[in-house]
Amino acid sequence: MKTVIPGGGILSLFVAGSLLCASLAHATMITISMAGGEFRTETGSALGTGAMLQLVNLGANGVFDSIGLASWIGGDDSVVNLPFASGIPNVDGYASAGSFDLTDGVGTAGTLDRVFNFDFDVNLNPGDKLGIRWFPHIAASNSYGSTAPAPGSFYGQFTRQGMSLYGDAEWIVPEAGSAVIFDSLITTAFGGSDFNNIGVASFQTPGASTSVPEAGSLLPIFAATFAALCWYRRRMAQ
Ligand SMILES: [Ca+2]
Repeated sequence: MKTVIPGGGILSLFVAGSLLCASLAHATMITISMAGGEFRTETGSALGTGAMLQLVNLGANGVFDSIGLASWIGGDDSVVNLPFASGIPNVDGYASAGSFDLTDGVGTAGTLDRVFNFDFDVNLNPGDKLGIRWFPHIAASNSYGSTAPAPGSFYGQFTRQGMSLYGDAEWIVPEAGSAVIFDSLITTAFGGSDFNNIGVASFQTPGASTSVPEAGSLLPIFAATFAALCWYRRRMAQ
């Protein structure tokens, strides 16, 4: 059993899971462990335990591309919508990395603790860069492939490329037969070194209606302002 205790000893808390992964890996299987916190909504609340997360392949450019209109994804990114292989418990029944929640089982709001294992697949190659996205207002039970997020839906995203903060692996697909622990997002509020805002769902899908008034609706405001200015100048001239 793993427990995340904000404020210290975080890395050691994930070791037990990694050892389990290593023992279960075989020649054609890739095992990825990820954990951390705190994952939050757009307003800074802890992400709900049933909110949707997705594993994302960052594509050839190796970075997140903004989600497109009426889509789950953008640019050269792709959702890792691969089925989970057997061998590691997945008691809450999610079938693929296209849609899952924070923890196997109920878990704790804002706290990620997941182990994935995939059989070799041509769509997941060693060296591919991965990231994770979370959608605070979409339930994980809405599987990937269903209706795309509504315009203006908030989402968060995280990857670790180029530099490890906690001594674990960059978010890169390992060789088949390998088990890897991704270097976690651990915000300062959670006892780590990542800025708290990295865990916030601060992105929005495109196409949202805006609060900027249309040009035509401004005319009465301009007219009223002009009339008030004329009245003031007449009054001052008296
Ligand atoms: Ca990309």
